[in-house]
Amino acid sequence: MSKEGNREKFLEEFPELVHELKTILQNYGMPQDAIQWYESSLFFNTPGGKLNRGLSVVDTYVILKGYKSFSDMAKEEYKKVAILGWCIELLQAYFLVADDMMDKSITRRGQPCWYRVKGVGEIAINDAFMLEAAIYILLKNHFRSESYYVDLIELFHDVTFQTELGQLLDLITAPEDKVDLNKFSMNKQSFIVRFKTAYYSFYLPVALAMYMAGINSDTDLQQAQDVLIPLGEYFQIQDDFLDCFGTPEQIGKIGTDIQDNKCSWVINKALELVTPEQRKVLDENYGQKNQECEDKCREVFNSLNLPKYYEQYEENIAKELREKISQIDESRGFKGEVLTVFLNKIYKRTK
Ligand code: GPP
Ligand code: MG
Ligand code: MG
Ligand code: MG
Repeated sequence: MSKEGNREKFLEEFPELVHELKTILQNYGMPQDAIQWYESSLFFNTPGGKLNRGLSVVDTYVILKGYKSFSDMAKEEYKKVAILGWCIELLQAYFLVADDMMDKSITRRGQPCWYRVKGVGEIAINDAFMLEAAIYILLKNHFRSESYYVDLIELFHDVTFQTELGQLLDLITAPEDKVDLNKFSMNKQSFIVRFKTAYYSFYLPVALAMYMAGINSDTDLQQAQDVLIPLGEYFQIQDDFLDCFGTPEQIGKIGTDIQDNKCSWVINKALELVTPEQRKVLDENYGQKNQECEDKCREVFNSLNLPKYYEQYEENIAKELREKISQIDESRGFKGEVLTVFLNKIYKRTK
């Protein structure tokens, strides 16, 4: 089946899950308008993105089981692995609804952020919690009798907490009222992105597929993690770069990192390269809620040739990761191919 076909097939599973979640509310006797609200939030916030994380669970499972394609799977088996995929998409939906409020973002996936939709506002906070709750309802309904049920729940809990730690550090390193570029460093940036992005976006999909495929020794989970965390760091550095240098049409959102005083790869790279005059421009203009200041920062970034440094970074890290993957020990059933597929999906991405 084609890549597009895989995506379509995966998308087809979602309405049924929404139906299942609505049934819970119905059984509690919730009024119709509340049931409709939950349905709207689920559809607005969950399926509209690239679905990379969700599809990766299925892709990884197919490789680990040695299937040739999605269609080698029995219907029930496909449904189960797709549910794990949708659980990550729900986790992502929960994070993004909350993150957009914290970052004061305007658009997401080419539409307004949920909290900016008419009539939603701060109810979005509760909606974020309810998107998260959906994960555990689905896991309970479909995996309760599996030997690895507790592993799945612990994994979701651990990874959620790691992401929240990353988000905390991301936010306290970027206070709105006090810009101090001395607080930034590449080291700090690396820590933030590993926690806020890499665990849930890269390690989680693979670990879920590994549990379901029964290839889940601690050694193999560790091998996967050792590549997927730096791979996720690379992915978030791309996100940082595109926030500043991508167009909204390309990335489906309007970048906010400069005005939000974020400790992103872009500003840290610039701080390594600036002259004292350029540093002064950045000190005075970074993190100001003002378009003119933002443009001045971008001018400095461009005159430092940051896109060129980014290209170099990208080539080096991809080479390093390929090297690491080639050393994977496959004797217990884990496959390095799982990791190569991930790397190829994100290498030189522009959206
Ligand atoms: C994205 O970083 C970070 C997350 C999705 C984690 C949020 C975690 C919470 C606990 C809410 P970002 O702000 O750079 O993403 P984007 O650029 O897509 O807004
Ligand atoms: Mg954020
Ligand atoms: Mg954000
Ligand atoms: Mg970003």
